Amino acid sequence: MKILSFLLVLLCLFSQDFVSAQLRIGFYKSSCPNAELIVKSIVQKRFKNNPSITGALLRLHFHDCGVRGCDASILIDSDPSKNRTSEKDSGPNFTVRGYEIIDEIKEKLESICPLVVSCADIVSLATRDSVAFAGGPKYTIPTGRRDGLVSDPLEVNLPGPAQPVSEILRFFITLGLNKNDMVTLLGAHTVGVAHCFFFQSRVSNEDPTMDPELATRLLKLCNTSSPTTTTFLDQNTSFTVDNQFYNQILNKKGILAIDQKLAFDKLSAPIVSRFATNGNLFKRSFAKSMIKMGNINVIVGDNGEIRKNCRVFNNPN
Ligand code: HEM
Ligand SMILES: *[C@@H]1O[C@H](CO)[C@@H](O)[C@H](O)[C@H]1NC(C)=O
Ligand SMILES: *[C@@H]1O[C@H](CO)[C@@H](O)[C@H](O)[C@H]1NC(C)=O
Ligand SMILES: *[C@@H]1O[C@H](CO)[C@@H](O)[C@H](O)[C@H]1NC(C)=O
Ligand SMILES: CC(=O)N[C@H]1CO[C@H](CO)[C@@H](O)[C@@H]1O
Repeated sequence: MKILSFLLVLLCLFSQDFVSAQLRIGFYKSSCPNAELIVKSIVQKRFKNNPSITGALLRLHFHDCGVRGCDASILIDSDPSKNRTSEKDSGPNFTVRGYEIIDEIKEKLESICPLVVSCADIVSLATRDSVAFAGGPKYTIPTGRRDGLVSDPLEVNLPGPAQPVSEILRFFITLGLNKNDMVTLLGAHTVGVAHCFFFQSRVSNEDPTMDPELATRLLKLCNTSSPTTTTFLDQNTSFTVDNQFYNQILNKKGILAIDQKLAFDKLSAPIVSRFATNGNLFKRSFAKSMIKMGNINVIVGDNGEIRKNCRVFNNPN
């Protein structure tokens, strides 16, 4: 009996090890020792030139992981010659940006370690680095993701910004994330921008959940025919990964409907209040939830492939 339970414990340890061994810290340590440094230096150069890349990469990473897992499926270009569209050309991906940063990193890595570093890991690492450059938490992430072989626009099922908190939570739960992860990861809206298109319909001078000065400003801002007009998601510290987003929404200065709802829905309000008053708690939670997000349905081992060009499958057919 004792031996049996000992064996069972061993078995559990092994299988746990097996699960966590899928991705590991420093996966490229011997196959491409400078991989993480190269990602970081290109992100640093880009960030110096334009700090809005943190917002771009965070959203890109989420839109990758939220559909079929973190497999770089969002990076595949549509192929009009074969009448084939891909994920990035589905509605919710409208305005996702940052693809050319991934291309630059991939090109550099291909020149020193061909076919070694996956596009999925590049997205994950570049996002992590851009968060740190924007004043967010610094954290290590496991690597070893492989690139997927499917990019189907019909699989894009990301929720829209007008949905209730309960629906958004349901979506996060399907990804293996919980309520704390949801409130934390929506804190990524501490950087980046939103186009009028995504929030205009909620702006009016009569909305008791929107600060009247903000409403007036947004009404004016969006009263234009330009489809590219944007405003910062965090109206206070727009380029910094910090907890100010939570203070903004408590002050009725959320831009997207979902951001504003987060502050007052009973499901999320207690967590919002904690993050608003404790910046370090938010940063710790952000690092933890980003690592969790980066592990969603990853492809490992001999499955998938290491793409040569992040925008095309190695053997498109
Ligand atoms: C599932 C709930 C979510 C909804 C409904 C949502 C919705 C949106 C919308 C509508 C925009 C504006 C896009 C635009 O106008 O170009 C946006 C931007 C953004 N989202 Fe989310 N989002 C969600 C979750 C997340 C998560 C989990 C992250 C990252 C961890 C994230 C990161 C961002 C960032 C950084 C931006 C700014 C993008 C930029 O500057 O180009 N979002 N989001
Ligand atoms: C291209 O694909 C779409 C949808 O998959 C289809 O409706 C359309 O007829 C196709 N066009 C051609 C030229 O094959
Ligand atoms: C929007 O623009 C139109 C035409 O320029 C103007 O007549 C109208 O007063 C503006 N509305 C707001 C809310 O600024
Ligand atoms: C803006 O952020 C700063 C720095 O975190 C903070 O001290 C200040 O109170 C915030 N201002 C508003 C109006 O929220
Ligand atoms: C960057 C990118 O390819 N965005 C596409 C997302 O989907 C919309 C709607 O189909 C396209 O118009 C965009 O070009």
